Amino acid sequence: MNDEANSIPFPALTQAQRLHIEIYGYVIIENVLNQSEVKAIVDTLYGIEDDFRRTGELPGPSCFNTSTTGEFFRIDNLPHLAPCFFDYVTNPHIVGMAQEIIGGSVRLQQSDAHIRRPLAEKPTSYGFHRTMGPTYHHIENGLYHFTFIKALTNLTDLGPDDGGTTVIAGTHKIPDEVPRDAIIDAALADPSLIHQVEAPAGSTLLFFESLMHAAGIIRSAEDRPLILSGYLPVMFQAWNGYDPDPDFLKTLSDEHRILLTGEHKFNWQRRARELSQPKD
Ligand SMILES: O=C(O)CCC(=O)C(=O)O
Repeated sequence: MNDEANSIPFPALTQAQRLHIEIYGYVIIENVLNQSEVKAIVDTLYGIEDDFRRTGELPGPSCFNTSTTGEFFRIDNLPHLAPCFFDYVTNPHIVGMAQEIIGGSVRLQQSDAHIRRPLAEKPTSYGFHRTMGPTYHHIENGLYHFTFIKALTNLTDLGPDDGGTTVIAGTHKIPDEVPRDAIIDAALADPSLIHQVEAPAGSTLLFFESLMHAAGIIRSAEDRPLILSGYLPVMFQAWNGYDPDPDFLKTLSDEHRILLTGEHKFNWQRRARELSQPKD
């Protein structure tokens, strides 16, 4: 993204939202997507699953399935597969929030859309995980920034039984030398530490990837479709399998190509300083 990309809001978070993610490691923003954006993504995702069940085929090049079971269908590396997916990963509000939380210019790191369905046998544990602890964080102007942020949007209304993403609040700052099982056991002993997303369709859960998190347990009869994008500082690599489709890149504006590739690797610190100064 070029530094002058002015469709990206700053600040993108209210002070209360910034404080929430600082303390708890996550924040839920309602109405990030409107109902027609939600419907377009839902229709596309279910269409991809239907086609897969019929033909066994992927919807295009440069994408893959992490899971194709009846209870968990997931399609990965989305931007070129459908305009509604591209609009999601480049959504200026989401990118603005990611920049603000990371503390500088960002690139897309991963993107995926899931359909979770109720399990025949209810699991007895959540499956809390994180890829990395808080090692690659920094503090600037008193604000905590971390290199890996996820934006996960629920595409149906989520009540308490609908298995919304579940987290152990505040664990984003606990270093990796603390055994993960010890953190999980401690949280299970005090369920007030375990927070589960309940929010209307189109709400975005923004969380530091260092926060211990899990898919929630669906106790209702409802599917839980979602879309998510992960962002990193521009000088980092996409994760395995999430490199952008090369032909699709040729069709993009400079701003969007840079967001997908991270090729604008310089001036990250300058950008971070600019981000710390609110615009008028
Ligand atoms: O399914 C969810 O709500 C959580 C997704 C998740 O665990 C992840 O992105 O690593």
